[in-house]
Amino acid sequence: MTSFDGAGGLATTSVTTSETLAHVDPEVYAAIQGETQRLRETIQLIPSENYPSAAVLEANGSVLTTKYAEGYPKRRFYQGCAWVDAVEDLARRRARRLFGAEHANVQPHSGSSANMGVYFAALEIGDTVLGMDLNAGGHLTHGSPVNFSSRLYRFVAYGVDPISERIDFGQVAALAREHRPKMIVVGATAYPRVFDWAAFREIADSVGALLLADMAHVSGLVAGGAHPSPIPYADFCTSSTHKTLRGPRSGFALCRKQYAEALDRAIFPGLQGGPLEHVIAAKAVMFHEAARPAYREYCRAVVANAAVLAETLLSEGLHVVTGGTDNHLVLVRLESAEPAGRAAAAALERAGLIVNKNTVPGEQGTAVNPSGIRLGSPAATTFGFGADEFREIGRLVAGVVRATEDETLIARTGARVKEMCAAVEARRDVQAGTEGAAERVAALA
Ligand code: DSN
Repeated sequence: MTSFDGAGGLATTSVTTSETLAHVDPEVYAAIQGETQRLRETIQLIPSENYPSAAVLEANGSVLTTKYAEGYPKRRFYQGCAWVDAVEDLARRRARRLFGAEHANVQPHSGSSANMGVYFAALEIGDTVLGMDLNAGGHLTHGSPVNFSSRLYRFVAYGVDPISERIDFGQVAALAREHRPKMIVVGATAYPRVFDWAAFREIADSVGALLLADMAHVSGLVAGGAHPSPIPYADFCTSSTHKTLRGPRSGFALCRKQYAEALDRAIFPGLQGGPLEHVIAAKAVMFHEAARPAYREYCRAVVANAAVLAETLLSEGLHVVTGGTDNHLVLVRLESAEPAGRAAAAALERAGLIVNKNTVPGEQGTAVNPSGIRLGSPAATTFGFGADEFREIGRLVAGVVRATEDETLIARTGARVKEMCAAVEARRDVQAGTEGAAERVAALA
């Protein structure tokens, strides 16, 4: 059993003083305690979530939130920025080194604002952009009709082949020839296969388009050597930081040197005001952790565990989109007369298995009532689950999905989920040498 130190963030403090949260605001404290308990007793299978380490949480909750620091290190509009300059420089340097990028901007508050920053840096309002259709696995900011991206730019959507359910490069090339986009956006929230960055670069070059790799879902795998890097191919790369990267809830953007000034200006003052230096500190810690050998091991386990999950779901007779996974996520199309994603996700939650309902390629339902569910391995791998547990998780998921109204089965599954969580925590405690841990493991066996 390998522990991936992220779950250390679930530790709770027993010290209470007149200034601690428990005393000052018992209601917020109770909600945080409740959420901590939920995270310990249920299995987190939403592929875009993860457990940050105790060190990331500590930086995120630090006094650096005090400081106004509009501008960039050594070019601030406020005095007193020596320490936040040091932190932001560390974060930028570590991001560049981790990904081998020429320039990093660590101020975006999220993946969405990183994307907006890149659009502001590289496009004029009304420019044409190719992006992946949300139903095929894309992201809201890649041109969804309900998002700012499609209101400011003329987005044209590419999708996946209806049979293979993989990106249809013939279609991407044909759309590029027809629409001559200024930019092609590559990246997704629900695509379980490797992105062929080189193929996209070739298409972009054939029409003189810029290439943006929104690697939010796979950036951790890229950093950990478990997914090809877009850096050699893309003009810009963006990401959120709380997914496979296991950082705080935030974002960042990378680019080639020639776009550095435009990108920085687009983020500040173009888009945001004062940077969140406490979050930037947490991102610095995240980049540091992601550069360690243990993180590469974690990424290998994430991919291996997702593969086990996909294989198990397939062997249980479910339709796994594209027939499997190369990365951290598994998309399941629930074959039924009516869209069944919402009922399946709700039943799984009652069983302690936390997934999200999701649209699937060729979706006949809607985003709020779609035909699929999306699962992933990053958080549960951080928690300490290995291949054997993922096989069991797959069987439990399939059982609930087949019988979403069988409350007896759901309650039995929920009890087993709690046992599995307790066993993993106990094993982690043994590794950490916590007092009484071995006895707890023996009692759970
Ligand atoms: N909402 C995110 C996800 O769950 O994938 C994408 O930003």
